[in-house]
Amino acid sequence: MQQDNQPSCEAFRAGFVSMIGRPNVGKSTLVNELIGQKITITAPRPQTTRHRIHAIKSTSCYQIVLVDTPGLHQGIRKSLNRYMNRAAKSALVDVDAVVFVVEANKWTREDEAVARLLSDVKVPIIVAINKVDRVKAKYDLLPFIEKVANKVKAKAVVPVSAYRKINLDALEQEIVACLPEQPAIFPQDYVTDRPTRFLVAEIIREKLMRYLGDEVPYGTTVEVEQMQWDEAAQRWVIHATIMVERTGQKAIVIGEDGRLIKKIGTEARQDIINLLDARVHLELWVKVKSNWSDDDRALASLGYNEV
Ligand SMILES: Nc1nc2c(ncn2[C@@H]2O[C@H](COP(=O)(O)OP(=O)(O)OP(=O)(O)O)[C@@H](O)[C@H]2O)c(=O)[nH]1
Ligand SMILES: [Mg+2]
Repeated sequence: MQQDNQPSCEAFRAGFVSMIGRPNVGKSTLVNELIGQKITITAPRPQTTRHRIHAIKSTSCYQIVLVDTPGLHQGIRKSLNRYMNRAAKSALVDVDAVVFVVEANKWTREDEAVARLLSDVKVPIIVAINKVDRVKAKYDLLPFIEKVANKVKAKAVVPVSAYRKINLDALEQEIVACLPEQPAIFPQDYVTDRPTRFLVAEIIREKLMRYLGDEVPYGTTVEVEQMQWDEAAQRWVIHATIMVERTGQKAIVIGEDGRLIKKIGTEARQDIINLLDARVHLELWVKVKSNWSDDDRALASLGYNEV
């Protein structure tokens, strides 16, 4: 359990708070920084997050259940994209507050669409203007703050930098103020509602998002086929399959002389070791499953089926 630095509090608060915004604004990075632990994957390209993921922070005074969501996007009409947008929109229901994450000094059509969507939301909205580390002088941000405040009926607008950890305490306090007084929802030591197998598959997918160029990562997904503790070797044995849509993509994922898949495996293994705090043997396979990202049945069989 993480300790807060407040010695006392009047009444315990707990609740769900969704992180909503267009792709690549830093929602997942913010979630990890607020929780103080890496729960959800991040990458420099849009549409990294594909599922709704709960990340939980418990202190002696409150429990925040942050709901990370896929970036709301337009223009791509595959089944996977529809699933992702549905997963994000579903996180606007049954929550106690919404954090609308935007990028400093960058307002796009997709932000506009999110703002419109939020106009129907009944719970408090906090706007987090992320990536302020990129803004040279503070006053350069003032017109943007005003613009955003005109677009959304926000309870608070908080400029932050997830990357440089700027103003995250202020954002956290705004979030806590929105939580109802009630007992903790999850046990105090829970950091996510997702099973370990899911987190392992996500770690591998993060490396694909980070190391594959162009459109290739959007045609990949990861399934953990086997995850067992080997008592004799005192290590986890994990077999995972990287699904691609075409034979050409398979060759790209494997890379020349298998170099890319090796790099993906090495980096993923290290993160999985950190997650499980134990030794890990990781084996990766690459399989072609044609058109999985635009086929509702294939999607469901690959775990894209909860909304
Ligand atoms: N400069 C800067 N970069 C940031 C900050 N926060 C996040 N980033 C970067 O922005 C990129 C996107 O971050 P993510 O957290 O994956 O963004 P996201 O909103 O979850 O994206 P999707 O899951 O695709 O919707 C990554 O390269 C992050 O390192 C920040 O405060 N400052
Ligand atoms: Mg994300």
